[in-house]
Amino acid sequence: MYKLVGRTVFVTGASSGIGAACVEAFASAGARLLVCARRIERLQKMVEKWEKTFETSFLAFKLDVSDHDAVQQAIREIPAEWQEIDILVNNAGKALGLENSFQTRLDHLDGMMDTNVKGVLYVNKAVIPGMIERNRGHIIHIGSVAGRWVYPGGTIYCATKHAIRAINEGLKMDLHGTEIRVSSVDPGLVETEFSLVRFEGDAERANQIYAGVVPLTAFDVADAVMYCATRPPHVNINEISLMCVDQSAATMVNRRM
Ligand code: NDP
Ligand code: 8X3
Repeated sequence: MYKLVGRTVFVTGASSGIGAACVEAFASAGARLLVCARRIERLQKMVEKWEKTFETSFLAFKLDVSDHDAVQQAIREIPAEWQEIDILVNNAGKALGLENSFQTRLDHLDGMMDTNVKGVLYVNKAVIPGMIERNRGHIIHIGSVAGRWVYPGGTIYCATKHAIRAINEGLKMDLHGTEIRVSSVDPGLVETEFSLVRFEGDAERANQIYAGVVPLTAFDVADAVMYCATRPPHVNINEISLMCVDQSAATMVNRRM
């Protein structure tokens, strides 16, 4: 297994769900963690807990990945000893609402596009030049099965994840001839705060998404991320698609009820 001890890993959207699980998985393997999210107080509290649990170091900062200037500034201002990012887990993202595309609220439309597509491109744009200088690095995108299928009410979210699929494939070509690796981990239903965010805090509606299903956990996804990150340096995992056994397509879910 390719060793991660002492490697610097940057996880976006680390304050919840898949991002937080990736932090814990990499910290268990001895990597140092750079973490960001918008809810910095919540993230700081998580870091305090992680510092007690894992024998490694953490650096947290507040960042909205959809703000280009803030992304540039945050990466520029990372302390020197944290500048050499080895692995970027480009995870921050969301679905907002479940309306058809032309009736989607403008703040929902912009929120998904700006975070899931532009945010990923902004973070890549800020981090990759350093990787190129060092001719070393790995970008792991968190895509989705929504990047492969479209489902009713999911047009815009699915479009953002189709974009991630294109960005993942194209970035590998952009980095052709370098030692830098590019991967995408594309899960189906994962029980996190994802649906709570999608339905703006309506827990009953969010819970219905997972009713009667044994969904993936954030740790199942982190496990796939770790698989990508721990291959020998000459192996590039292009994409991993995973779903819980109760899901067979984006809209085909077996409910045990
Ligand atoms: P959560 O809602 O649990 O976590 C989302 C994370 O993204 C939070 O830490 C949130 O932090 C952060 N985030 C959201 N917007 C921004 C922003 N503008 N800038 C910085 N951070 C932001 O959801 P998941 O863990 O499930 O989602 C993580 C990724 O996984 C997303 O890209 C999602 O599309 C993808 N995914 C999820 C699936 C699922 O079923 N759950 C399935 C397939 C893919 P904060 O609010 O503090 O900024
Ligand atoms: C999240 C998976 O199918 O709920 O990307 O949109 S889905």
